[in-house]
Amino acid sequence: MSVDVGGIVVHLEHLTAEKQAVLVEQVRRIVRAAPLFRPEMPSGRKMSVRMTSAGTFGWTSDRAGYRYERQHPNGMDWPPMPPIALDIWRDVAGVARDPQSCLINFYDGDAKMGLHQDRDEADMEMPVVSISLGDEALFRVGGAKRGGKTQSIWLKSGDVAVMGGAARLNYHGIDRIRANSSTLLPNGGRINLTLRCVD
Ligand code: MD6
Ligand code: FE
Repeated sequence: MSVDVGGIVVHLEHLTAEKQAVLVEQVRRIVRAAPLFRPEMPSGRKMSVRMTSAGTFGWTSDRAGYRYERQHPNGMDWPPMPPIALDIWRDVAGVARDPQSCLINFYDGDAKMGLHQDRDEADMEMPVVSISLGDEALFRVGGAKRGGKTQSIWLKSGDVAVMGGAARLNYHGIDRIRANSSTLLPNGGRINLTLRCVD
């Protein structure tokens, strides 16, 4: 079943419990090779979310701004895209291209992500596909201008959201995590994977 939240299509329970567990293993392998880091925002504040990436490009941020890079801050190329994430993109994205970047966000119980637009990519015809694993997260979606009305949904483990078409530049963010709402990750927390075409 899918629901529309402010133009973002959320495929509820898209992933079986088994698929979720396999995807977590694929993410763990990536994180072992390309450790999570806490980027600095252009303001100089550190994000509360820890992140890493897989694929040709990874998203990163520091005082110089938000951007994609071909290497992890430690200088290595990003590991290959997790195969299950690629399958999910091909299922739901509805475009001929494959994604070039898989951003991996890790939220502990206190992490959140402020309202933002995804606008560091070259082709806004390409959607963003977002996969949720672990603890539930309150996802807020507004319009393409800051300050308008917003709608919220609790994203659960196994849900897949597609932000494309007229919603591609909608503001969105994570208000909070519901700690211990899932048993997928033994130490709790939430993993979010976002897949994108970059250039
Ligand atoms: C998150 N997601 O779910 C943060 N961006 O943790 C995003 O920032 C996001 O879910 C673009 C499209 C879908 C998303
Ligand atoms: Fe985003």
